[in-house]
Amino acid sequence: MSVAAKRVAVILAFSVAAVSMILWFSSGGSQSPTVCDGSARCFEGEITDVYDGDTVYVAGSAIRLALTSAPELDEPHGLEAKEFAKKVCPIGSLATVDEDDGQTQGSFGRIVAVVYCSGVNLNAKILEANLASIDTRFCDVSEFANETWAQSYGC
Ligand SMILES: [Ca+2]
Repeated sequence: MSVAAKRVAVILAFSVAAVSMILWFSSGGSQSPTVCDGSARCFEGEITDVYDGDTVYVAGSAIRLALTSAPELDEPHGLEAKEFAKKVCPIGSLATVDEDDGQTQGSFGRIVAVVYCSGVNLNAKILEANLASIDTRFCDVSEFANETWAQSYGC
């Protein structure tokens, strides 16, 4: 290869690398982080059921939203909370489950976690909609207690 050809090859290689990085950043930029924190369970799966405003099923596993307590179905706004959760996490959509490293013992057989749907943190979203409240009993132990959303709504 001539010196000129080598230069062209190097410039091309850099250009491809630069474009790849831009594409990689722009694809991630529009979504919230869906990478889990901590070392407890972290998995992706389909939303297979939405039981109520604070319990959903991902790939058949029951997930209790960490720090987030929605009214029971027979209580005021219970059904509304469920419908809201279904809007954020439609049945059949893909979700990411970030298990609470401070509550790996679970809750009544359910995994305690933050659930992300299309990059949206369902725990934070349903609190923001005022259809759930922070369960302050777990602020001392939850991995997520120091996150902005948990702090904003009562931890
Ligand atoms: Ca975690």
